[in-house]
Amino acid sequence: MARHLITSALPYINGIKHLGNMVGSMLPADVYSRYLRQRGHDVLYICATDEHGTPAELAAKEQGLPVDEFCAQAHDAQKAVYDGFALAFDYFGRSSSPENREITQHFARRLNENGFIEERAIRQVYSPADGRFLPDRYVEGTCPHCGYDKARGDQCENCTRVLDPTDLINPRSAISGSTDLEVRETKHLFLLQSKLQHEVEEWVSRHEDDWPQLASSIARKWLNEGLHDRAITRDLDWGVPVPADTWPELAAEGKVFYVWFDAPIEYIGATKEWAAQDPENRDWKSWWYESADDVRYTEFMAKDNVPFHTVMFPATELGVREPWKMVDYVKAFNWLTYYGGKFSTSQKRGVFTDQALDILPADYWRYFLIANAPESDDSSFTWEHFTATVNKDLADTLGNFVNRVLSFSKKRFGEEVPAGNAAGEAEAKLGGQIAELLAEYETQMEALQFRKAAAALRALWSAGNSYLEEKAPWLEIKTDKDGAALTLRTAMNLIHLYAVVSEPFIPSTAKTMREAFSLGDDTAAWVTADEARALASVPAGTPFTVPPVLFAKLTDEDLETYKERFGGTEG
Ligand code: B3M
Ligand code: ZN
Repeated sequence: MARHLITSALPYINGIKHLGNMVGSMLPADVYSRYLRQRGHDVLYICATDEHGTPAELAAKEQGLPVDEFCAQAHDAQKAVYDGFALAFDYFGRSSSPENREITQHFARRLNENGFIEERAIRQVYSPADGRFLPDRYVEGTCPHCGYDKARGDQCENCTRVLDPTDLINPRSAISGSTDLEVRETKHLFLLQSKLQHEVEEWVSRHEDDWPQLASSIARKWLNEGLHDRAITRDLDWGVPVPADTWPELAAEGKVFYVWFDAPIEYIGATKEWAAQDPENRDWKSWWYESADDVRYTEFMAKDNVPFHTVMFPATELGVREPWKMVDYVKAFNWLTYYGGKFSTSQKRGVFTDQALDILPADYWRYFLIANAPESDDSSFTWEHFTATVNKDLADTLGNFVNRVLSFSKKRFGEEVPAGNAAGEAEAKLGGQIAELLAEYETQMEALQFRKAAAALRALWSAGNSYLEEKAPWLEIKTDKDGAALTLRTAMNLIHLYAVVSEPFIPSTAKTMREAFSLGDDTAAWVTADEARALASVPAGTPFTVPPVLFAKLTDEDLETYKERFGGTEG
């Protein structure tokens, strides 16, 4: 048994996420956590909403709510969707928590004591009409290079040139539209990452061989470009305040930390939030500090978040000069596309997580998404692929097997698992196959190769179908009743095995399958190789019930309805 700390990138607070977001962070983290728990490990899976920054302020403004109220509501709304997806976080926190504020301020003080923070004056665009400094991307104007009139202060979307807000012709505030802008001098804290370059490099080189190539190549790219000193404060009303004991002047001006400074620290903050709920039994520091040597820490995220997790947050942790736990394994994902194009919130392209649950139960999505996770490359969501996968893998291969076996046995032998003959050659062969496929499934899960793990799971389901076709108990029963009973008993043992090993992918269906048998225990403790080979965990005489159809088959009409509703399929 080992201790596993697992985090998934913190979903930003400003809106409900789409499926692409879920498949690259929270969902695989949940699958992995569930698997490790079943295998008896001590798992702590932590996530939270990322609540600070300008987009949160703007989203609140759009809804006419004070930003703290907006965040509280938006947090609950996201949490409800994740509950719907059966994401079994140990804790789902909020980066605006007092715990995160305290740890973030502590980190900043330590970085300062260690000479890694410097106060610098910078010139920034100020909008008197808005009463605030404008972040680069909230200054809009005409691009000096191509004449595009909606260029942003950080970049022109049209010609992709990187810009400075002062480059723009006829600049205006993206918030109010005001053109009355001035450039003012203001002081900010800079994190001297350049001083930490060497240490981060050394740390990365000790880990990158274990990481997936996607993660290590992005880390390398950033290191090769050189770590730049970065402003880690902003002029916003909402955020972790700069501590007044250390920077009285900046604190008085109301400066807060930059969202990307406090967001990764919230992994620790949320663990403290978790412990605060039950201080007697939960020791958050043992997961993060000093004695956490025995903890294996795995992070899940999409590729755009990799630089922050492999380079910048590690630089922060190293610069603090305290023994904080650093990540062991970075599981990075490519993009899930929608018909080859981007999922887009603003253009309403693609499927949002709340809409997905309106259409079908979570297990349909969980299975499809993980089986097609964008691991080695981007992968594309299409309704055609989704409905075909559901029908073939879930409805036919798994669901139909379960219902067919249980209803037939009930009809011919009553409501208990029949005895019949002792296991013969076919069962021995099947047991060997199942044990082998189970080992493959375990290997892939442990290597965090989710597509391959899904393929192994599917192969386990298929093996049952082949066995059933071969033995054909519906024919066998006419000539050899005890033989048919053996076949059905073996198939029911497969169902129970499937119920256990499918849990990480399709937890609610797995539970239904487990509960079909009155075995008197509801644990989904893992199956050993010997148990897999013997296929005898459900003995003759065990009462069972026939569950309702596990997965509905999706029709051509369903497919058309989805395509019409979600559109954007033209690529
Ligand atoms: N909230 C990701 C994003 O919004 C960001 C992740 C933070 S993880 C510490 O794209
Ligand atoms: Zn341009």
